[in-house]
Amino acid sequence: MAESLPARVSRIVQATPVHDIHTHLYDPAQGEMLLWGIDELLVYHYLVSEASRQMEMPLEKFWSASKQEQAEHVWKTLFIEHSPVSEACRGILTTLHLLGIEPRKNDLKSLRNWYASQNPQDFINRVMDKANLASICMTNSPFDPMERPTWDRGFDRDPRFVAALRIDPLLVAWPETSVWLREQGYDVSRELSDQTLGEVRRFLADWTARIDSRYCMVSLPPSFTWPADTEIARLIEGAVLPHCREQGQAFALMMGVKRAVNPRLRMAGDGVGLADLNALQALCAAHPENRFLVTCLARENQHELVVLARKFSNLHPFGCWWFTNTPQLIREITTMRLELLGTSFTPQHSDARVLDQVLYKWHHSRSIIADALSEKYVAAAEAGWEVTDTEIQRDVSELLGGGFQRFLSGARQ
Ligand code: HDL
Ligand code: ZN
Repeated sequence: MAESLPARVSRIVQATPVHDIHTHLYDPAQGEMLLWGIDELLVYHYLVSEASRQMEMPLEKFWSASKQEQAEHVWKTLFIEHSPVSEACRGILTTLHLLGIEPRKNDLKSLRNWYASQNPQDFINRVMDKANLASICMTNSPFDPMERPTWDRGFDRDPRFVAALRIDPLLVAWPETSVWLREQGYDVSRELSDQTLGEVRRFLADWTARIDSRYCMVSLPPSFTWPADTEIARLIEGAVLPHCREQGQAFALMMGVKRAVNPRLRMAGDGVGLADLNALQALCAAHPENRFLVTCLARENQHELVVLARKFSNLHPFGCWWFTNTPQLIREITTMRLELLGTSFTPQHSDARVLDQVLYKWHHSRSIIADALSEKYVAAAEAGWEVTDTEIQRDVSELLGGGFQRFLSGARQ
């Protein structure tokens, strides 16, 4: 019997290696920074946030416990005392299942033993093969005291792990960062003079070269406006955008994150707010020679982002970020983007912090992306336009990183 159209699409989506364009993973040569294993999976801040709602232990006591004890509390709260139905809990189940481990037949002790028996390099290769990843883009911060020494020491790069320059402190904490930059040998002052902006561009160029960064990225609060007489707006205008033009780099904006809504939750304490996309509209209009990669954290920003992308070919929407990375919203957002942008966007990134997570994040997203795309091909076929496998492969390759790579290179979308 002939293979159905949805089956053909699913086969091709599963078989196409994906460029994971934003993660918090690190090159294996950066050692302990690359997290993997059951305890790291269980203390992922998504699960800590969820567990904090139902666990008996007070948060302050939780934070003073060891990572293993924290993992045990999360496991007990979210898997034993309640059913693991959230997307982050389901992710643990999918990850273990894809690794050939039946979660119900294993307690934490046996899971730890299994992981302890894994050779790290073999495990990394196995996970990347199983998730069918073409590349992993890291989040590399010169401001991270843990990460900076790895670059100071230098290391042999794994070509599968590509770099992206993360610059949040430069833009959202300029007063403190200007002091730090001076200590690093850049002749800047608090005042955003031409001299200071030139030195900020030199800093950006130095680190772009040092890590071979593919793009520059920042996450922005809902309050971000542009143009504005603010340090963040003036640093973007006078340093980041000229740097990106000189280096042929895209600028990635992750819009709408409210940092430390509940500081007691530490990394799990960030929230979401509606971003003012007038700022994005103004940036795209004022700087047609710059390329903007954008994802928004609020569900309510998604439609306006897609409509803006219809107006500006230098805007490339990507991903279902963080709180929108749920099956229901991935389906909604991907369908919206297909219906308004065709294939000129990048539907997903994993945002993985623990290597094993790429297994579930891509397993879950690939099936939704395949379903959304199939629906559009079936509709086209009903109107007499049957797509070939070659065309399906072309479209899927574009969606799973090909379009992104082309956008980064400055070629038309
Ligand atoms: O700012 C970001 O890149 C976010 O992805 C945060 O790292 C956040 O903590 C996260 O991991 N979201 O998925
Ligand atoms: Zn992230």
